[in-house]
Amino acid sequence: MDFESLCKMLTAAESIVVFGHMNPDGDSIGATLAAGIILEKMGKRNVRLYSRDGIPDFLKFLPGAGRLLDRNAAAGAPPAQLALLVDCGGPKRIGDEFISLFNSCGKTAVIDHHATNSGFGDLNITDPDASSTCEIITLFAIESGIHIDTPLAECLYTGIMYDTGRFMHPNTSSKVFHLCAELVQHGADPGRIATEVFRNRSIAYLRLLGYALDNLKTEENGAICWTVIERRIFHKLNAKDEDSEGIVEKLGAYRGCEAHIVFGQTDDGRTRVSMRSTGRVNVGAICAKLGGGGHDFAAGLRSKDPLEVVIPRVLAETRAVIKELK
Ligand SMILES: [Mn+2]
Repeated sequence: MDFESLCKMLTAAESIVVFGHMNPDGDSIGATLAAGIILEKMGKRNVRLYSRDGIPDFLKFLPGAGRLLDRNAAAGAPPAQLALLVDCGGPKRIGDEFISLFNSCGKTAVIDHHATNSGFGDLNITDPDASSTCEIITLFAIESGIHIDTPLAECLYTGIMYDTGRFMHPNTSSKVFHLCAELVQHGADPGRIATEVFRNRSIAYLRLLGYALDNLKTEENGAICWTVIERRIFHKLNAKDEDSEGIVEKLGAYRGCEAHIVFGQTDDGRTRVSMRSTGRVNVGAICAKLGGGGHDFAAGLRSKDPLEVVIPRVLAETRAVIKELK
């Protein structure tokens, strides 16, 4: 990875805007805030951090969380010399509201770990083998001699912990543990961060999880399990979008599960699909085939088609892959 060119590009830019992706997760928020801290350390004064959907409550403990600007800040935002996109497989992931701001920026740098990343930046620091965007940024900080203080360590550790599924996914390499050891040494507290992210959830999250589990369906002798959380359930339980974050991870916790899926709806009426694999099924390929994207073992898609059209389509593709396993 060409960290030297990235360093030069960041140094040369007077004004920089940083974007994470919509419906942000721990890696996107951790990477965006870490980029903000690093740019501050590089002496950059004109830096704006954008997250279309703001920041979920369970990540608000992160240092600098108050700096994030959401979609309400998109209209009339002045252009910048450089747009830095983190954890985004493509430019559309930053959200439609920001596309004109993005297009008005002079240059684009991308830091990402999605295998589906097309390399759309002027400079692309991408590594599909990295567990997380925060892993890549940690390496960048170390190799560029940027001092890792506690706030920076906390942001980066949170992103790595999140995208490795608490160090449980197949992307949990020895390198991950080496880098995390470094981050813990510089002040990241694993116990506190795990508590903040995973145990300080809302009651609405638990109620949504209960609904999801109660309505669980299985296919192919349990190799596939799936559930639907309709929009009306969010209204009924007084839940926000972020309250459904992480529910899909819970579904694969039984013997014999190969792929687990949550179907939902966005507030503008589109169908949202989150898929996970326990290691043998490439759900990233399934989602890519149907117009989505993500990683081999964690992926998703959005569709304008209604649930009753999308569900059989996704299940048919998944069944076909399961049958090839046998
Ligand atoms: Mn990520």
